Amino acid sequence: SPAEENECNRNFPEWACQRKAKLEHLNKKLTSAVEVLQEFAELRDSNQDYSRALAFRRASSVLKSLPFQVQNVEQLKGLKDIGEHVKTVISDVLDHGSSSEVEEILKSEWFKKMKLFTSVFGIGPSTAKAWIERGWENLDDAQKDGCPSGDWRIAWGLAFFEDLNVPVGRIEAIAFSQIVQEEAECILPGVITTLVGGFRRGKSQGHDVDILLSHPTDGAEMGLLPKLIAALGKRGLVLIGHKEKNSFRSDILYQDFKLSARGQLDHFEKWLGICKFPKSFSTPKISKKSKPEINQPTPCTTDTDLKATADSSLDESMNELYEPKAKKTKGSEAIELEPNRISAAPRDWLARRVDLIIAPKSQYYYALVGWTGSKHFNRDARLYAQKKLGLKLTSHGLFNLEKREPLTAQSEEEVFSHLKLPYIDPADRNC
Ligand code: DCP
Ligand code: MG
Repeated sequence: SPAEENECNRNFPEWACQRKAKLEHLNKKLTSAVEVLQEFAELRDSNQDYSRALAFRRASSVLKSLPFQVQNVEQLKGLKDIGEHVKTVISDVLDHGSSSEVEEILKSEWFKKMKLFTSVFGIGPSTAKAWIERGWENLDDAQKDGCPSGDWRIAWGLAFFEDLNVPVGRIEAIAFSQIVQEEAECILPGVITTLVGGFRRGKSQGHDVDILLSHPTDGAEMGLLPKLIAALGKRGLVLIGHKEKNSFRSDILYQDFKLSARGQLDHFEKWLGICKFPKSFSTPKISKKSKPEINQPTPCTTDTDLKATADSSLDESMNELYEPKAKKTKGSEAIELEPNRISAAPRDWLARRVDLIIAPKSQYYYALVGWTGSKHFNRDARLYAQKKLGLKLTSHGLFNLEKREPLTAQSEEEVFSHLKLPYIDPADRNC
């Protein structure tokens, strides 16, 4: 009833990190319209667009948590994050089934090209804009230039564009993370492996597979990553990737600015790359009990095997398809294989984006919250921590800026309680 809606709006929590937001909600038609405006502003990427994008993101987040389906804008009375612009868009959608402003954006050639270019691994709005300025219309134009920037992500992102743009299914993600768990357990018994990102929030598809690794003993996780990559390579699962060293320093809290320049979200040791997922991952055999067989235990790679390959994240089988081409990368001794297709032989795997993140146990629960997301949940929780509590929240911890001491947590619940927030289940963090 209108009275109940009014009451609900009056008590509506101010911060997204205080609200539950499930994947399935009642106002999808409205949020998808607002999200086009948000995306458009994000792609334009000027200072002014940044605050517009933020306003659209906050409005869409409110709509996701509303316990009723909006049928007219009057029902939005009292909700502070729904501004006049958003109300106009919502009325349009409610009255005419679509918003003319949204339709214009969707039709625009600039938006289509920006969406296409930024869907390539390694391409952000500024490179996409530069490509448009060069007059490039499609990915063939970019291919012809052979990755002008020399960035491995773009080169491989272009070469495997089609694979990487097929969403990763939940079953594939689970199958892969079980193999990661098996191999990591052989290298470091007791290892903790968690499938994070959208899949942890209950999504059935994602653009990549994010896996967080830790160990109950702080420090025991050191040295795991190179061995793990070698073991996965030995199993024929690795196509290309790069390791990032741990760069966390507890004495420097304001080092974030160094991160964004390199497209990094935190200082954890990690591997960002592309893996080869056998097609059998997504088409599990159905057994008599009709259970998907996604976990076929296999003997894991031995220690001696690992030593031989510990520094190589490439596996030999790719030579059948890709021509090795010596190429020195900036300031690195690494010889890279360029993704030059020399054979169109059919293959039995799909290229998939994978992030493997290593966190020491003392930072693990903050890393878990940060890598579970959603992106908006993180942004909002960080702003809330700063504005309401005067604390700095990152994926490494929650810090008191004066005492410079982290507030340690032994569980996700404890992270929320330090933040003076009600605990919110991962499935309810889709804000
Ligand atoms: N993350 C973040 N800020 C970003 C990017 C990521 O806080 N700019 C955090 C929250 C994300 C998590 O890292 O949930 C994983 O990043 P992804 O980009 O993989 O995001 P999702 O897993 O949520 O989405 P998708 O399903 O498309 O992979
Ligand atoms: Mg993800």
